[in-house]
Amino acid sequence: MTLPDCIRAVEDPSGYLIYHIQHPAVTAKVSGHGAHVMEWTPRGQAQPVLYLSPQAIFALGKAIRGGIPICWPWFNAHPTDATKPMHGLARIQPWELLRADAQESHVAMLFRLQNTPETRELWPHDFVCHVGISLGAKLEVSLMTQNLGSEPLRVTEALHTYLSVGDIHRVTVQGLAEARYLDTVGEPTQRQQEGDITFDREIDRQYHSTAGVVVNDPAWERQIIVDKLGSGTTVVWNPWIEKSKRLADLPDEAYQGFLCVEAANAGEAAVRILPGGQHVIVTSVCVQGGGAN
Ligand code: TA6
Repeated sequence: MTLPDCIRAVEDPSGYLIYHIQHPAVTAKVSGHGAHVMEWTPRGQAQPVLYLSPQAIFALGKAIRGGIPICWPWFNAHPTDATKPMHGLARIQPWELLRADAQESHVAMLFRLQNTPETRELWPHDFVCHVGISLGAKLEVSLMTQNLGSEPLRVTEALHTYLSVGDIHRVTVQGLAEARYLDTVGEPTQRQQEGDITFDREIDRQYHSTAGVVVNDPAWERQIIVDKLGSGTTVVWNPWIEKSKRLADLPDEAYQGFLCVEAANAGEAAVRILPGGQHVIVTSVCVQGGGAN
């Protein structure tokens, strides 16, 4: 397949392709492994908008720490078999690049994953998934699932977006006030959000919400607006100090420089896809302020 001049395919030593994008509107990296947006920096931003761990491990079958991992067809641990990979199979499979186009304002890429004997080992169903990615002043990622089998599919999923911030201690997240959420730090507990979300401990919450949010990052003088479609859950996560130390592919101090805001369908928002049916979940990210100094 011919790539536009602004996209260069580089084979990573681990054996999968990473697409480097240098376009007037955007600089970005996308991995064929997991159809994974790794980096995205729109023109004029002094700092990358997505966080990518400097200790990320690039290996077949291993999730890349940062960017936007595609968590599918289950979110978190497999519901009945703890030996299966966290967050499903999509982010650790090789996806096929079907199209890559460069327009004046953005670059668009389309990836496909269809069931294989390997995926059926992990999840015994017939499906085809497409990930559509649009990279420009705005980033948009769409995950489309089609049920090719004869039984309904139950799917939980997340576009697990890591956002880069100047200082987590000063970050606030607006848009989820009064929303109910499942607090999964310690004993899972249903709670209700009061006001903006602030960060002074490990945060791992599944908000029951279809709304977008605004991440205020005063240290870098910017706001990151995260919107979504086809998603009934917004997951907000920061590992804080102890969990950062436990994650080998994350520097100990990294918790200070990122948070995750994930368009998801988890728990009671699980998606049921009838035979021949399909489902789409979309997340979009754009930035205000934060201009190059
Ligand atoms: O999205 C929040 C979460 O489920 C956290 O519990 C944490 O496990 C995070 O995902 C990262 O998961 P990973 O498997 O990528 O280390």
